[in-house]
Amino acid sequence: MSTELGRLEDLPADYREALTERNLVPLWPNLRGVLPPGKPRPRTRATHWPYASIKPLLLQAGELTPIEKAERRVLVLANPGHGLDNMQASAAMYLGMQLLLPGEWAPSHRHTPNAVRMVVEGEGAWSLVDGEKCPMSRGDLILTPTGLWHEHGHDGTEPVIWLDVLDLPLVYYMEASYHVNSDRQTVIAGHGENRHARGGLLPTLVFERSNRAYPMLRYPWADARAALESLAADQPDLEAVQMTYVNPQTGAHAENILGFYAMMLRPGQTLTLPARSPAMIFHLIEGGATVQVEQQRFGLAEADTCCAPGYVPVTLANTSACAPAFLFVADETPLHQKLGVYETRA
Ligand code: GTQ
Repeated sequence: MSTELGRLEDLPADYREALTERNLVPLWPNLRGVLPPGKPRPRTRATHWPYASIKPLLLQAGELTPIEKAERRVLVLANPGHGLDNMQASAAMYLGMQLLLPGEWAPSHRHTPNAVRMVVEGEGAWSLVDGEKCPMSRGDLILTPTGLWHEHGHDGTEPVIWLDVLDLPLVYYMEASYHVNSDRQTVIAGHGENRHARGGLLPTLVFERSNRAYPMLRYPWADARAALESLAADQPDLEAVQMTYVNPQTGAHAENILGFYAMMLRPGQTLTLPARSPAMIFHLIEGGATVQVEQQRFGLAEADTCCAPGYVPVTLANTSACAPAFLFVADETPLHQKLGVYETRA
């Protein structure tokens, strides 16, 4: 049953004014807008941000704006569907490309939104997160979960660029977003990633000095890549060669709101991901790939990033017939699952 609902214009002007004066709104003219039939109408538009178009402008930002005037020198990958000023890639995801030049320091702070960094280019930079110094190399994933102090420094000789993924739009929408600045942190010895260096083996908790909510902060790309290759070799018929970045202590997603994954496309492979409620972002670490979202098809070169709204299938293809392609994927799955709105459609 689908009846045409009454419109605002159908109501007498003095009645509408009487409602407005009392901070009241009639539901029925707005009902289909907030509860559209069958599926949501996402503002998130499939969008491609080629790295070749970001990098020169980011390097220019390095000349135009000293780090002291930026704190974080970032160009935000903004989705036009949400309005560029809102700085959203999707409803819950924020993406930014950050530049740190040799010798620079992005001061210590903590904030309520959760962040991760996916290192895109350059050597010698590090993030100091909750006392743990995390070296940054291409493809490494470094967490800065909610509330943890973090700062970035650079002891190398060439610019370093990384992709920031935050749940800032959601936390901001919740009116729960704020930050606190501080002085330099001190590095805490023995606080490092190496205690979770092997899958299936965890430090015995009774001997652990700390029981941190986020026990692993750095996920080296070399390990993620090797894990994907092992999985692909072990299961030649497996379609989706994908690993989830998890908290090794709990097995749950590494952060509470967004999900992070490493994916491999076999040589020549085409993979269709079913329509699911969460929006997704794809960042090509290695190789060549296309991403098709409804009528749009993006050719991803290395270090390119794109996004897809929820509720539509996404088809990925490796453009090489002889080499695998490797992607970093982020999505809103943990959020949708926790809220009970997660769905997959055939
Ligand atoms: O590096 O801490 O892209 O606080 C946005 C907010 C990066 C960061 C962003 C941030 C950071």
